Amino acid sequence: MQGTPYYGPDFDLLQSRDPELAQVLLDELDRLRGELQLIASENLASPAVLAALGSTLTNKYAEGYPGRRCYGGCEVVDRAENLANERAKRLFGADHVNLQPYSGTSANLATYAALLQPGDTVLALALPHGGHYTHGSRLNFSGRWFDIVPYGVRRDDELIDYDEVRHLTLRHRPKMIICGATSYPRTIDFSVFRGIADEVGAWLVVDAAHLIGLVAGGSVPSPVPHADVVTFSTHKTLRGPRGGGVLCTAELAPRIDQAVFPFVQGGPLMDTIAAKAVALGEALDPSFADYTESVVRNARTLVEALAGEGMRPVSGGTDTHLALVDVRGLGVTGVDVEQWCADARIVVNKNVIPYDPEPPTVTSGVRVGTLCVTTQGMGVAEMKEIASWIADAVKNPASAQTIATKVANLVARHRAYPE
Ligand code: DSN
Repeated sequence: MQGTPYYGPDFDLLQSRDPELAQVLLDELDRLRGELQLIASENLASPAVLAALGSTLTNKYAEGYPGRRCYGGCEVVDRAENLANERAKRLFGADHVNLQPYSGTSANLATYAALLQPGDTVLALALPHGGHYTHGSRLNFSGRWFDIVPYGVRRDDELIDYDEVRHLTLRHRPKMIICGATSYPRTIDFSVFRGIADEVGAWLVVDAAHLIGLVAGGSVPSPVPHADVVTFSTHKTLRGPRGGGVLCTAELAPRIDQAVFPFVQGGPLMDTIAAKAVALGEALDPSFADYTESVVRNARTLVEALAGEGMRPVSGGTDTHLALVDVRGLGVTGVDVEQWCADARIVVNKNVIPYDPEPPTVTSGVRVGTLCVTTQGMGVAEMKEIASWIADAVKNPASAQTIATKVANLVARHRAYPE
């Protein structure tokens, strides 16, 4: 399948200087083009974003912020960061933004550092109910350094139990409440969280790592008017480079900036910040709203079709780019489905479901997302086909090769990086 590599004019140079590494890039491009990517946290950044990443801005040390750096020679990279910041503030209507975090996890670490002292109490969505490891895993700084009180989803409808959130808040009086998730398919009522936080004077932090691009496109409600701080990653729904960011009120701006640098991080990745500026520019284009609308429509279609094949949608469906399905009705586990789909060249991830009887290494669920396939131009007809192939792969693993051929035909018609 390899042909014109995607990496621009300098790729020839890389191939002649380091053919071994160049082959890795070519093979990854082939992998992307040869499979169906349904990982809910992955997308295909545009050629313009990749061009900014592969630029000389990677060379510049720029610790500090535009106009107040620790090094000389920053006047050009300052323009990239200012552009990115202005675009983010315009897109999200936020008072302040910091685009230096290396990832969503770094953005969360900086936010804890800005608002809390070790030992403070934090209310956060339980990991097995869709939360993130930075929301209280014992293996992460959050669970080791803070007193985490987890809230969950109801057993019957698998939706966030706002009564429980309020009850736990009044009982434990957390200093910070965090909402946002990695595998919660529904919208979150940020105004309810705001009201609960206000009852005890807690900070409200929204981890919008998964939702931020849908917010940009207007496909889900924005947390910005309700939260003190919104953290996010830039490579999922926002379709930018791998990285993170923080939006906050004007009041918190100095605390957030000092927490990102120098408390948590060193020199910012200026090439990545330039690429974030490009992605934010793309998200400001009206066509981005059409994209996110298609992403959500595709996710709804995919999960409805999977339900028709016996895979139960957790919470009954989705409002976002991702869905979580309970596969126990087919007598299989999440790890089985992940492997059988991989054999058919469909990439999904096993995922715990709320109240899962299986351990995280096995799971009763699978998470699917429609970011990449929508970027590739697929629509509802393709989602129905994909759901039937997933079902075939699970119900008859011996059919993997036949399904892989159908997948190859589909991805050839909707090629990743057709340029
Ligand atoms: N890796 C992200 C996800 O898959 O949701 C979370 O960090």
